[in-house]
Parts: sequence; C-alpha cells; structure tokens
Amino acid sequence: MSHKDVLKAAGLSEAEISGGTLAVHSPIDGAEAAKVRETTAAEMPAIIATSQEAFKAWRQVPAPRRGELVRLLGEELRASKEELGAVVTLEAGKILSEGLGEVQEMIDICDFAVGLSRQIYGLTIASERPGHRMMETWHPLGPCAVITAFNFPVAVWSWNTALALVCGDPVIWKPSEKTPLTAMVCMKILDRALKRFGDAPEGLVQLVIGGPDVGEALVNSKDVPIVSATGSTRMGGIVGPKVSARWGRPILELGGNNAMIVAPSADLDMAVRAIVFSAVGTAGQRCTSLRRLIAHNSIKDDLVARLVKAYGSLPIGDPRKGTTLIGPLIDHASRDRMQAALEQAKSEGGTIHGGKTVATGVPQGGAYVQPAVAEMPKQTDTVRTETFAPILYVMGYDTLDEAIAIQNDVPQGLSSCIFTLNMREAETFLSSVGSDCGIANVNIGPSGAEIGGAFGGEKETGGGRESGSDAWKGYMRRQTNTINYSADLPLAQGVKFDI
Ligand code: UN1
Repeated sequence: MSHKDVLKAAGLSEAEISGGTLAVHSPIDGAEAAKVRETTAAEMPAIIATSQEAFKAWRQVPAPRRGELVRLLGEELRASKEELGAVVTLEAGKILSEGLGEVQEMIDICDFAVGLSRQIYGLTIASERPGHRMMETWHPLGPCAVITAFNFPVAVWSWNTALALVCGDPVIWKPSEKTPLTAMVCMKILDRALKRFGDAPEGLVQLVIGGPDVGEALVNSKDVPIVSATGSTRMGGIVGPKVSARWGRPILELGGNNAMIVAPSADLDMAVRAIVFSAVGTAGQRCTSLRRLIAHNSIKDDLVARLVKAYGSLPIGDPRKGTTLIGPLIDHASRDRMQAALEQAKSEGGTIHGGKTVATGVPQGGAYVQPAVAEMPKQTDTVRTETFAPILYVMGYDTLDEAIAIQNDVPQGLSSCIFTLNMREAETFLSSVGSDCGIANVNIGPSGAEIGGAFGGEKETGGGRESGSDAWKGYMRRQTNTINYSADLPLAQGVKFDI
C-alpha cells in the first residue's frame, strides 16, 4: 500500500492530505506522505473561545453521561485499531505490533476513564464543630491544552483526553508537527463517537496543527487553565514557567534517563530480554526507554557479552514487515544526534558496540541504525544527557548503595528498575532511600507501563502525573465544603467573636 492509501484507508480524504503548507514525511523512507493545513496564531482566540463555550455546557453534563462519550470512543477505537495502528507505523515509524500496542493503550485508558466517570469521589471529613459536616467536591476546571510528542503520537493524547472529558473539561490538542496525520485520524474516530453520543457541545475537542506560535497561544491564555505537555525538558522548561506565571496548571511529562540495576542474584536470561525490549523497542525513542545499565561487577562482562550477541541478531528495517523489531529513527537529525553522542561517549573513555548507520536491507531514505551498547568507565556528562536513540550506557557497581547513587545521580527522574532475586535489595530499591523516580519496577524493564498506574516522574521529568491512579485530580478543581446544620455559629479553633 502506498502512504496515501494507508491514510485514505484510515478515513482521510485527498483534500485533507494535500494542498496544505505542512509537509509530513514518513520516517520509513523519508517520502512526503501528505501536506496538511496549518492553524494560524490568528485563529487561536476563536478556538479558545469555542472551548470556553463548550466548557459551559459540558461541565453540567453528569460525569457518568460524559463517560458514555468515552465509552463510545473506546468502541470506535476498537473498530479502527488496524487502520490507526498502520498510520502510527507510517508517521512515527513504529513496528506494527507497537503501533497496534499504542492504540490498545488508548482503548485501555478509555475503559479506565469510563469506570472513573462513576468514581469521581471526594472525602467526607469529621468537623470539630457540633452540627457541622465537611466534605470535598471535585468540579471541572476548564479547557485543557494537550501538547504531544511524535513518539507516542496518539496514546498520550488519549491519556489526557479520556480523563479530561470525564472530568468535564474540553480539550485543545496540539500534536507534534512531525505527526499531525495520526491526530487527524483520531479526530475522525472521535467524530464517529460524538455522532453516536448525540448532544455534545460544539468544539468539545479541537485539533490545532502548527508550530510554536500556536502552542504559545495555548500556553499564554488565561482561558486555558490546564496545559498538559509531553516532550523535551527544554520545551517543558519554557512551557511550565509560562503557564505557572499566569496561574494555570501545567502537567509536564518531560525527559527520562531510565536505568536498570542488575544485581548478582538476577535471572540473567530474563534481564537480557527485558533490557533488549526496553533499550531498543521503539528504536530507543520512548521517554521510558532504558538508557543506563548499572550492572554488578561480578556479572557485568557476562551480561555485556550476552547483550552484544543479542543485539547482533536483531532484525532492523521496514517497520511494516511483521518480523522487524527495530524500525527507523524519526529523522536524519535524530541519527546525527545519536552519532554525536556516541562520539562524545568515546571521547569520555567509552567502548562502543554497534551504533552504525544501516544502509542495506532497509528502505532507502529512512534513518536506520544499529542499536548501540556503550561500556562507560563512569557516569559521564553524555550518560547524564537523554539522547532519543537506542544507546545503552553500561556501568559497573560493587554495593547496592553505590548502584542506587548512580541511578539517582542524573537530572531526570522518570522510570527505573532493578533485577534481583534478593528481597532486601528489591525492597530497599523501592523504599525512601531507593530510586528517586516516578516509576520504579522490580524484575521488569522501565518501559511499557500499564494504564492503571499514574505515569510521570520527578526532577527534570516535570512532576506531572497522567493516565491511571488518581491522575484525574489534575484535571479538576477541589472544593472543600463545610455545612452547618445546627442553630449555632461556633468558630473553629475555639475563637470567640461575639457581637
Ligand atoms: C512516552 O514515551 O512518552 O510506558 C510514553 C511506556 C508507554 C508510554 C510511554 N506506556 O513506555
């Protein structure tokens, strides 16, 4: 199938994918897949005003009824899973199974949000005053901007949107300029759900495609109380303070520099499988990708030898082929950054295995690379930097304290894990003196998190939480209510103020 046929099979028309100003290239072969229309900064005030109007209506719809829309979205996603997955592969270069996996993640968050729509619980609180009752109520907060990255072009939108919708908030979505097509297909799928739902307000979810000026309008508008942004630490460093300065609420999911500690007792066969998936899956372009391996010195050489062997036989190539495990990087600039990082690592004393550009047996025009293992003498500046590519830095350790110190000694704090069969080590790693990350796992890799848990991390990762657990609270405002059903007016703290 040609790129255009894939897009048309997913419901996009010729007019929608031609004639615009933004050229979209497939990382598979670098070919131009479409030219789409861009939103201009001048259009943004009307878009934000529409969202505010939609909010006025949507906040009054009972949450379980709002959940019905998300239930229908989940149904439509199930029906369009193959077509949307294929567009994820086309536009982000993910292998088929990961493209489909991403759509499954969308379905999972819809299911989660439908349940949540009947569980927007607040507490009842014991009042110190006689004849009084306290409670808290959760209310919708307002339009939510969702700014997403190329690497999870649809799942991250759905994490935010499914929750925002049941929480009573309209959504304005700004996808990465590299992946507007998957976003356009999602809007088609959502339109089908909206049609079946019937009476949702106009502009409940809007898509804006464009560059920094469009994002800027969302970031700066007081009428957009929530800005959920996923991407680089650099981007978050600009967005976060601007949103906070106007008293908006940023939800940030930024860089990761995720590590695995492999202890002497680890099941090495399992560890190798977990390492390979986490480090080279999605060609190392997940925010949760495994980037640092901290291996006990007694097993390090054996582990590296096994990894280098496993890496040698990984099928690299066209992500549309069922047997491929490593597809292309998003673009050539990304490949250049990988090469530069490897050069830097070498100059810091690293020994590099793999990491070369692959030019044969792959579609021409794409940026295909061998994943790299880089044995490092210590945790250098390059190791502390997130490079969005399949580079795995390996370091040794002698004591668990030392391993945890290395694990935590980076600016990012997203995901982490330990492979050990020693219960003391596992529990220490999860304790207050263990990993400082938002996600910490035992005997599984750092990537591929499920929807049920809160997703996000500390330090330069930005502190936001999305997806499962009580992440929904980030999309609502909490109101504390005190109700006096007595005939007296006692003051709290025993204060006397008789008039
Ligand atoms: C991301 O890379 O931005 O845990 C999100 C994972 C996926 C989500 C990654 N569920 O790897």
